[in-house]
Amino acid sequence: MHDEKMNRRTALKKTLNTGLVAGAVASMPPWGLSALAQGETLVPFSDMPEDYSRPTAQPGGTHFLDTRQISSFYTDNKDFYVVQHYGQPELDVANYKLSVTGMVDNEREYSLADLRSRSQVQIDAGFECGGNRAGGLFQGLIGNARWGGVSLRSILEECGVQADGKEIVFFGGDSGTENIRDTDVEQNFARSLHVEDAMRDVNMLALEMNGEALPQLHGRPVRLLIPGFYGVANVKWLTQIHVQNRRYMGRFMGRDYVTLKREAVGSEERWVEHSVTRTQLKSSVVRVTKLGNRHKITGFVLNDGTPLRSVEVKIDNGPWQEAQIDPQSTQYSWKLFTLDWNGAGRGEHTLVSRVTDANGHVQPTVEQMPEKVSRWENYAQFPRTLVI
Ligand SMILES: Nc1nc2c(c(=O)[nH]1)N[C@H]1C(S)=C(S)[C@@H](COP(=O)(O)O)O[C@H]1N2
Ligand SMILES: [Mo]
Repeated sequence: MHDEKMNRRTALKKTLNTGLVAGAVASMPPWGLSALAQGETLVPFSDMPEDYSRPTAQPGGTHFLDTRQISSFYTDNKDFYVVQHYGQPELDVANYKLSVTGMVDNEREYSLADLRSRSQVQIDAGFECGGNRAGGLFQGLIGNARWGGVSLRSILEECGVQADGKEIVFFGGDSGTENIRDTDVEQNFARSLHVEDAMRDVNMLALEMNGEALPQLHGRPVRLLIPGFYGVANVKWLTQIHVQNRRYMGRFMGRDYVTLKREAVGSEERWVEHSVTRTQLKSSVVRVTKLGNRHKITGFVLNDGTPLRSVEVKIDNGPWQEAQIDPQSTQYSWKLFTLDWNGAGRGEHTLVSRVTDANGHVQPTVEQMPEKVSRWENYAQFPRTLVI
């Protein structure tokens, strides 16, 4: 199993290097997932507008994908969702510098050539926006790609994080005016991590996405990639890494992308706020296809990288049925799943999925979700309806 997986990955990597687009490559694997086979049709959901087709990502705006079209392990770079809050700066790639400052033994600057000349690592990782949701978006703020670049840890170790450095701030080249306590101030997009989180081996300064130089909309030339965290952690157009001894309180850590929910704090029930960080355990049905009278249900799972125990699908009031997880899945990729649905009767049906991880955490229903005010972290089960 392990060898087979390695071989398939090596083969995939080779194919990617030939310059084929990722979508074309990923439609080839033998597993149940594929673009429509001959005679196969997409079954519309009745909870979704029929004319829901989306153009590919365009400069200047956001983009969310039509999740009914998910049919390959890697999301095409042109269809990967796009979100940012201060526009999409065009950094000067030839003169690009990434600076590392603050509580380090050696403050340094890295050009793109410096980063390219270091040893390169690759990881398959999927993520979603912390604001992704069922209603209206049908979970479209989501994507999965093979990322290539430089280990963040190797850079931090080279600069030497000092013992009293506690928090690492990652600044993007994009900025906007924020009104803070009645004062307009210019701020760059930034996120921070505790040193311990930043030092995880899987974190990367990504230079490539699905075998291409990082596209402009996804942070050219360098973005941070923190596998297992919500998209907001993956700072695009990265220009500065700063080590400090106190928390970073900027908008996207301290005010926005902050979840407000009611939870037990010891024996007290309290309203608590926390920055959106690790991805909550989530699955959703996104696609149903039909070939003759056989149907196939496809969905995705995202989480923080904790191994999974099962993904199950319930049709109407039937039993939970175990779905098959795409064997290409890796710890931090999205996990696509399928279930064959035979003998679907005429009429309206409801399909819902739930995922359980190795620690026994089960994805909650809407009713089981914590009481929550902010719009972040929507990971409830999502029942879908369709008419056969
Ligand atoms: N510099 C910068 N990086 C950013 C953002 C931003 O506004 N500026 N938005 C974040 C958010 S909220 C998300 S969901 C992801 C989206 O990444 P993508 O557009 O590559 O899918 O980028 C993150 N990185
Ligand atoms: Mo986001």
